Amino acid sequence: MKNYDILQHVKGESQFVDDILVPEGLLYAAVYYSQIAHGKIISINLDKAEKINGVKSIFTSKDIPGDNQIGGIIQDEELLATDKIEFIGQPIAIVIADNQLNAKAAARLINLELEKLPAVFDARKAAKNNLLIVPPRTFSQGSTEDCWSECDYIVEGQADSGAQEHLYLETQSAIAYPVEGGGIKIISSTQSPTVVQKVTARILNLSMHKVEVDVLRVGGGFGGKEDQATSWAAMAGLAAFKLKKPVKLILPRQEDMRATGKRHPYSSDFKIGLKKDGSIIGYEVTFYQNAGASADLSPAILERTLFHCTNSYYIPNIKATAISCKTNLPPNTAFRGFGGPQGMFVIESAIFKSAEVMGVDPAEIQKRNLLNENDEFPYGQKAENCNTKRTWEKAERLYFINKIRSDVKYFNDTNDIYKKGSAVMPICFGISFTNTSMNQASALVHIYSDGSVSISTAAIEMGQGVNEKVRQIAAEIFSIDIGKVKTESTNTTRIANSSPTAASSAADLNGKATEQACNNILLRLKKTAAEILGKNNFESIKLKNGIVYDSNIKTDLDWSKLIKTANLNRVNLSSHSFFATPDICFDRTKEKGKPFAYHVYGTAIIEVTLDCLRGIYKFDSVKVVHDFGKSFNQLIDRGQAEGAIVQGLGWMTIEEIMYDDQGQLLTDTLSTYKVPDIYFTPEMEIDFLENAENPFGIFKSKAIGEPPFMYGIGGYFAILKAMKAFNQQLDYFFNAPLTPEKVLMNLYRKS
Ligand code: MTE
Ligand code: LUZ
Ligand code: MOS
Repeated sequence: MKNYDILQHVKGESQFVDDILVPEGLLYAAVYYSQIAHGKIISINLDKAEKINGVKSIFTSKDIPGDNQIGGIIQDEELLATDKIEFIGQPIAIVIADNQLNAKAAARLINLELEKLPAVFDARKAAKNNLLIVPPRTFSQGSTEDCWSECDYIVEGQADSGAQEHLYLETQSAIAYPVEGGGIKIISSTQSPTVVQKVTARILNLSMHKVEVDVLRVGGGFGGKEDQATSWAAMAGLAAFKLKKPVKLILPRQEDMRATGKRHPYSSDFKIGLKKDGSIIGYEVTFYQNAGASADLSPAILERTLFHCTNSYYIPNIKATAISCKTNLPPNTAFRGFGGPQGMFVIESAIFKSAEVMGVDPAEIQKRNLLNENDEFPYGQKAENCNTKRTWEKAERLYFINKIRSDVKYFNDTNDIYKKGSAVMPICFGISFTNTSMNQASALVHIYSDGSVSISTAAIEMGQGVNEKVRQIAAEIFSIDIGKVKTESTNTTRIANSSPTAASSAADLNGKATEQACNNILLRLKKTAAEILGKNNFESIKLKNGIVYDSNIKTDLDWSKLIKTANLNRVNLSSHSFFATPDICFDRTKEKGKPFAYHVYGTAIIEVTLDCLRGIYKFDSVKVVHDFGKSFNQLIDRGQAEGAIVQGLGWMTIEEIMYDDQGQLLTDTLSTYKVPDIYFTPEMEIDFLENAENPFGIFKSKAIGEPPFMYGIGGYFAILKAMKAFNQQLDYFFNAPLTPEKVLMNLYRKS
């Protein structure tokens, strides 16, 4: 347990928003939400609610001094509904009271007069009615029109994947304080303090410097707080601003599940053409993304689906179209993988179905089409330092894939009720925000006169260990004990205009900024040391384990003496540094460019055992060869890989979001929404691919947060194979999640 943050968590010492000591006079907020999926507000009656004991005020859209608008990419989402209601769980009013119970009780007494309108929940239906968030986008390469005649096999089909609840442990939370000069300070559980700052400023009609946002840590985000932490912070901000009192808004779990968006469900059509030898000649795909009621991050997520629609494969002729469909569900949002997993599930389904038609193992087709060095992706970037095949081949050798296959076969030949299946899942994920301008970060490093170090960056610690990595970077550059280095909260007054902690790139971007800031100070320190030692040249000076060395000879100057002297000599012991990813670009008029700094590669082998009497399954193992670059914290990186794999398997199998025909979420508690637990978790073997130094990452590492999520997709196909071993007449279907209920229904179905 070397990760300092985790050690604090285990001891219960880490502070989340709800743990922060609160000032006197704190008020509590409860939100009043829409109960219908589509309609018009005719009137809002607050009379009864206002009479509840302890109620201080109730705010509706009329009370917003600025622009009632929280949309980021598209300005299409109100903070509080004025007259249009577009989903169940849409905020309409905020009740402020002396405690949470009174606030809630009052919220229940708000009365709405409504006109109901017909609602749409299905993406394809929305597309038919031309209810789109943005115009469709198409990525293409080669020509799919001319390619089909070259193919020996043409296979068509449909693949659907479901929504997924983020289930971060800390629900959406914020505390807002009025501050001197009419400003506001907000403590928020957000992945994006700058978005909270910008939106709150717009809502309150303040300039951004009057809104300070501070984030100590986030109790899990997984993308669910990239955009959707904002409205709660802005609501607390609005109330604190109006009442000149501190206001706390913590969503109860059930409200959080009902009112926030999830991973986007997708429904997709594919057509794939192959030669007899298994090489894929052409691939056409249309993605219908269920965006929910407003844009949120959907257009960016849609784009990443297109970027990753060919996963780890080279396909010469491609036409991929993605359609973002507006429905009457809560706006769906970022979730680990950001549309990538949805795209990859479809190509994997297409390959799986082709394998059945051709009578071969899907792995044969997968392997034959793996990317080679310098192969071009449909978006114009070339696969460089492409480790796809290396991870695949190493996984085959290291985990004895032939033995896995023969063991599965033997097991299936000798068991009637239990069946096993295995699948191979390669992944390829691009690192960088696909919106080029977001690839920037900064760091502010101070060394105090006693030699202790304080670092602020834009990175938000949310369990992924980015703070530990930042500390490591500083400790490594100064060559001091990591205990001397502290990471501070992320605060908009120290770190401005930051991008969200997302796209797996927080350690890369903020780590690079930290590296530069530390190197700036280090240079000054070396010069100071040279002066102290009476040298006119600092090039021979080195810091090692808290001691100054001159030409590799130990001196009696140590870190604390060096810092003290530097401070007395009026040397600047602080540095602010900025990093922007170089050499990336993307042209949306041509849909071509080099959007990613680099790609992450890997291969997993997944094994499952299926109980064909009950339809339940247990993943036996996930065996991975993963390209971590040159990891500088194997403990954190392994933890990220393991967590992502389990989350990916959950999405593909047991996690099922259900709405009723009115758009009301049915799976809004942990008794109805099943997520992986420790018993679900398979044995995992994770191999770090050697000689994988990444020239573009911090300390030659690669980003780790999201890519391993997509290994989970293999879980779906492993189960399908086990099902086929039981029921040879099974017609393959690609409709995730593959819940035990769905398995059972299909095990006994005769086609
Ligand atoms: N790990 C934990 N424990 N908690 C989280 O919320 N979020 C994931 C991933 N790993 C998350 C996590 C997501 S969606 C992303 S984008 C990355 O962490 C973000 O952090 P990074 O950029 O530092 O990898
Ligand atoms: N967020 C974002 C992301 O705004 N842009 C991205 O490209 C992205 N990718 C992955 C996860 N979050
Ligand atoms: Mo992660 S979906 O980029 O927050």
